Amino acid sequence: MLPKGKIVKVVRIRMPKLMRSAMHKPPGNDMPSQNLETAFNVAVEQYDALGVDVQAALKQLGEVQISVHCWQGDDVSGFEGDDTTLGNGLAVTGNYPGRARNVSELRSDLEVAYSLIPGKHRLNLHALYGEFPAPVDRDGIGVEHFQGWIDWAAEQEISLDFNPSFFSHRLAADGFTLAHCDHAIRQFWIEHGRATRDIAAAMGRAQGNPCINNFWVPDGYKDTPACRQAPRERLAQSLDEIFVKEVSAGATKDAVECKLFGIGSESYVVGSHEFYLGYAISRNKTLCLDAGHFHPTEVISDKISATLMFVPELLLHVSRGVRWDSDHVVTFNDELQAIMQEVVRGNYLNRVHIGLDFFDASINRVAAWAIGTRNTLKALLAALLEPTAQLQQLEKAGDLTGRLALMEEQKTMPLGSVWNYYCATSDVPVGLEWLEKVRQYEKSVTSLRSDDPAIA
Ligand code: RNT
Ligand code: ZN
Repeated sequence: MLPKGKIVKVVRIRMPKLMRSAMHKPPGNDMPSQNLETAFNVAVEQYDALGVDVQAALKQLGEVQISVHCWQGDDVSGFEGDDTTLGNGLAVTGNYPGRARNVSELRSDLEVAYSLIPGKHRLNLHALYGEFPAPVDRDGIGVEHFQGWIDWAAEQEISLDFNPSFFSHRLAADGFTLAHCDHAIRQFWIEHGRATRDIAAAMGRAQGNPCINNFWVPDGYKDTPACRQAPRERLAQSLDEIFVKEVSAGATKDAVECKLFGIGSESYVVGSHEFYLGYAISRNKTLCLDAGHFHPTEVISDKISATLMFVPELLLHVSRGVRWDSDHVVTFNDELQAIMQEVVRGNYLNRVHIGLDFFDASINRVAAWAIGTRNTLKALLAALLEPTAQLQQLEKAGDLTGRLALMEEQKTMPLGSVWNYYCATSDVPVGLEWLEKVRQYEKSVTSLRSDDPAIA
């Protein structure tokens, strides 16, 4: 408390020289590398005092490959060449110019995005994204339509993941695919699912590690169903028919993704959480948890340790729902941090595949990839820099006060200094420098694209 009536002298704090000069520079962290290193060394000391080995954390971070989703680049349009609009509950809003209109534009955009993200990461392709010189329906796709991607991935030294596409198609227009009551329609989609497994296995063999093939099936009803049971029986039956063929787990792994509701399936989704949890456990499948696919106050961070007791592996669709499953770009929010903390605290990095699933067409799409992926990695780094052993020890000893105090203290640890150093040593832009690169690319490439795919 200041003594009453006393004149308080206003002390002007002089800003250190480094900060003053940094303020006159354009946005972006262009601190001389020596300062970056000094900041890093100070951070290392601070983490060291907590018993955290920063170098070990960075090494672990460098080994994690995020599965970057191709569909942020073109608003989930794909390259089938027809004019089927996005459907089955998927919605992309915004009309930011520069959407990738063909395979080569998407690859070029991805290459720019990858150059802004530290580490080596995977590419998650949907079946819609093949190269189809002649029209081919979904039940007829083959590895030949993805050979270009396989070759490109090898050149880029990245691995691929895959997804059957059970949406945006005339045979999905009434909201049902694998659970359809019409046998012929069901059969069509079963053939599609089977084809994607062969393609995924070929990708896995080519890259020497399993290609995760994720099944998300939108089937459901807008209004209250009279029978919830039969479609679920049909979905399980169709999936069983797709999965009947043995594939080498070294080449591909099947994942299944649940959903609570979608636009047009508000009242009932056949593939609910309980359905797929049961399915994955009973069929030994990878379970996919999408951060936007549960009740708004329900979080997937809490489901990681619970489900991993009973399923072999998880695929995460890291996403950000705003009021609904809106697939906003992933920000560095509490749930993102909690997800990564759970993955690290449980020692699950070898059983959890981290994939992204957001699509925003209201901002620059390459920037969306950079923001979402960098945030995901930053949150993972934060989790790796946590003094987990100490926290768990306090908890075990019943010192919940100490646990909360130490957790809160983490929030102002110098994560940014470690992250900047990691970016610099990974040869990717430090701080906001990446935005300048996106702006340059936008000026010279994406802004010149027309909205009309015919004028490529
Ligand atoms: C839809 C699911 C699904 C899709 C992608 C395109 O709600 O999240 O994963 O977003 O497969
Ligand atoms: Zn998803």
